[in-house]
Amino acid sequence: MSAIAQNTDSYFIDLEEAYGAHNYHPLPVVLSKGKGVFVWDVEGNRYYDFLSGYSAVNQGHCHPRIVAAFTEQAQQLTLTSRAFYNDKLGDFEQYITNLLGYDKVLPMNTGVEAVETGIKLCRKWAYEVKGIPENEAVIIVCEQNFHGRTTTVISFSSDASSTKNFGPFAGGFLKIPYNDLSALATALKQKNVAGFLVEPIQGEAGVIVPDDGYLATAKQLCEEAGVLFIADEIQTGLCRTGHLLACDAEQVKPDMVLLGKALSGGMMPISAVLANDAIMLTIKPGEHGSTYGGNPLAAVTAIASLQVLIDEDMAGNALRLGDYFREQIRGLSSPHIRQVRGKGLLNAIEIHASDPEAAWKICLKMKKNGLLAKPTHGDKIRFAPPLCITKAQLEEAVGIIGHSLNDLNA
Ligand code: IF1
Repeated sequence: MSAIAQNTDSYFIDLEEAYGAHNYHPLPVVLSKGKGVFVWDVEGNRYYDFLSGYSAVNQGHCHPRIVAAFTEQAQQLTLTSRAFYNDKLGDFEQYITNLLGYDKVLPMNTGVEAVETGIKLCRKWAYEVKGIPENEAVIIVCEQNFHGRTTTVISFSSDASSTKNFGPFAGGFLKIPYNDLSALATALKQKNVAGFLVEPIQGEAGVIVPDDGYLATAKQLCEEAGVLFIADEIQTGLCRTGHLLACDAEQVKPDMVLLGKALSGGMMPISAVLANDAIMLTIKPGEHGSTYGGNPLAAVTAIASLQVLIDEDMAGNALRLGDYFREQIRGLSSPHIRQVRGKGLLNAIEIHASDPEAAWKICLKMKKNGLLAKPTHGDKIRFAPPLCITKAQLEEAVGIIGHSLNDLNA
């Protein structure tokens, strides 16, 4: 056993260094407990969690209502495979399709599986409904997208760190600049376009918020071109941006919605694709699936996770406190902040500093002062607390952020 005491960060960090793949560079903090907006490290220090498991913990850590639903079902029946029916999946399917206004849902597990499923559904619809010649379908995507890390999905990434030495890549994708309607209109004139896959806000790229009206006009252009508008709401959905779905802000009804992350409130991987019958029924029995997709434990957990979002009006809280957060951060008038941007409680600051490590150093100072956040793409820091945060907690958090930015000068 390591000579280092087993209740210190170093013991756990060393274990991961020795036995785990090095596919992440975490902030040096070892968490052992979470409740609501807070997490605690192994030494008992408490932090505001301003990453929320990359927006998978919108409901707050270990939400009692979700834990109760999960725990009860975990002792009853967790997995049947889809070779058989179970008594929970239908309730979930009815609940989420009624809630979001679609004919059907295809349940999967991780977010990228929902993206892959959306790509397969879009292509199937293209060949069997729109009549595009087989293997010729093109899906339009945006530069600086992030839709997951499978080899098909990174095939249309523009981020070298996601793609280098992972080729060869899948074809059938056409990249255009994000938030550029003329580029979309031009691309839609191409032959065999089947779909437009877009994030309502580009999260990983640094919380890039498109112009007002972008989503609505993009949907209109797709409709006129007979192309599916596919919204990746895996990070922006489920109340994070102040609406049940980010597309709701512009009354946009995507042809296909991709969900993940907070669909489980952070309990387990649950994702889903929603669409109407003309698209969804192009996939026939045996043509798509997964071992865990639609398992009864996930079905029960997802219903509870969605009910918590609705019953606790987490969209309303995100809308109100998101405006307040951006106003308070701007009010810091820190020389280190070039820009604050976001919607609801999905926000980011762009750091203005000569030191390329400034964002990382600020995150280390915020950690020392009791708040966890992480840089994205070098000079941006994403701030995405659980949507159950109160105004008083947000004010304390803004104080920590301001204090940490000032520390940077010291
Ligand atoms: C990592 C952030 C990244 C996503 C959108 C699909 C997926 C994601 C819009 C895939 C996943 C996660 C992945 C995680 C970091 C985080 C992330 F923006 F949320 F911070 F990378 F961009 N569509 N986002 O954001 O879902 O398969 O992961 O369940 O890979 O490091 P997944």
